[in-house]
Amino acid sequence: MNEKKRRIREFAMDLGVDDVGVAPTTDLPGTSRISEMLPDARSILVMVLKETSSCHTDDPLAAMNGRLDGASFIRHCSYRIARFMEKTWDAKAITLPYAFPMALGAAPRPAGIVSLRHAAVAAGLGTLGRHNLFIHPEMGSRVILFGVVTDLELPPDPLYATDLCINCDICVENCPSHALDEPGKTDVARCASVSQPTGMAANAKFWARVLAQPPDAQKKMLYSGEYFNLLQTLYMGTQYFCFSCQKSCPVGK
Ligand code: B12
Ligand code: SF4
Ligand code: SF4
Repeated sequence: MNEKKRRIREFAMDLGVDDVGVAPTTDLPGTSRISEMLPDARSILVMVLKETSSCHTDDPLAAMNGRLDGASFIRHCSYRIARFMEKTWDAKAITLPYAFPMALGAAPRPAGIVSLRHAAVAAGLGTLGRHNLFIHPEMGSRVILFGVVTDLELPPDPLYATDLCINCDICVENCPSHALDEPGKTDVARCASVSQPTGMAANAKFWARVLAQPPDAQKKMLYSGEYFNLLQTLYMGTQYFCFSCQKSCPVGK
């Protein structure tokens, strides 16, 4: 294995990352704004982190807490890996958002700087499933992805040769919002209406309802559990309440 790649992989795995691959920056399917971000970018490091069992309990608060644990750990690992590359080889290393910040409003759909599902496939780490999520051969789809874009020339990994989705349709049947009915597409509005009951759209709808009320009713709404949950999401980023497609997939269980 290429020496730089071996050392980065070893560094990341020692931090607790579960798998690492390298994708080329060219011909990356899905959204990519890499050239605007780093014009001399050469490689994308894609990291896979196995979610803890907290993420897949039936208690949505425990599941959300597991997600926040993963998000904090990703921020730590991204920073450490990027600094390791900068210090060791004087490289440029740009960390990618695991979710936020993302482009909202202007794009036809919410989109990351790089679509990490597509980058993980391009890095040879696994394949996409019927649920439009990335599937790892050992960990299945119960993983969080993150990435670092660099100007280091690292040899890309070959594509994973076997389709890991067994086409059982369990994910489609378990989706409460029918967001996966059409193959190859996640209906964002349907998914978000169920998976993000305190997300941005729910927040806007709440305020539209408040504005239509007389003052007494408005005050009551501002002291309601509904508003406190919206506030908690704003402060803490606790907006995800459905992981059904991700956790029901039998691959890697
Ligand atoms: C925005 C976003 C969402 C949005 C939109 C999802 C989406 N399909 O884009 C919503 C809120 C719905 C969402 C939901 C979920 N998400 Co999300 N999400 C993201 C985020 C931040 C950006 C994704 C992105 O850039 N999408 C934009 C483009 C690339 O996606 P696309 O619309 O699918 O585009 C392709 C096709 O639709 C097609 N296409 C697009 N337009 C058109 C038009 C025409 C005419 C045609 C023919 C084709 C076509 O071509 C595109 C390229 O192939 C990523 C993190 C990241 N940076 O990657 C996480 C991410 C994808 N999410 C993740 C997860 C876990 C989830 C949820 C399970 C959790 C949850 N409760 O929110 C659900 C699962 C939904 C599902 N089954 O798809 C994980 C996936 C892990 C994995 N194993 O794959 C990611 C990678 C976060 C992470 N760091 O781990 N998510
Ligand atoms: S996260 Fe939930 S609502 Fe969204 S696509 Fe998956 S199963 Fe459906
Ligand atoms: S649940 Fe079945 S159909 Fe859905 S992605 Fe997993 S293997 Fe494929």
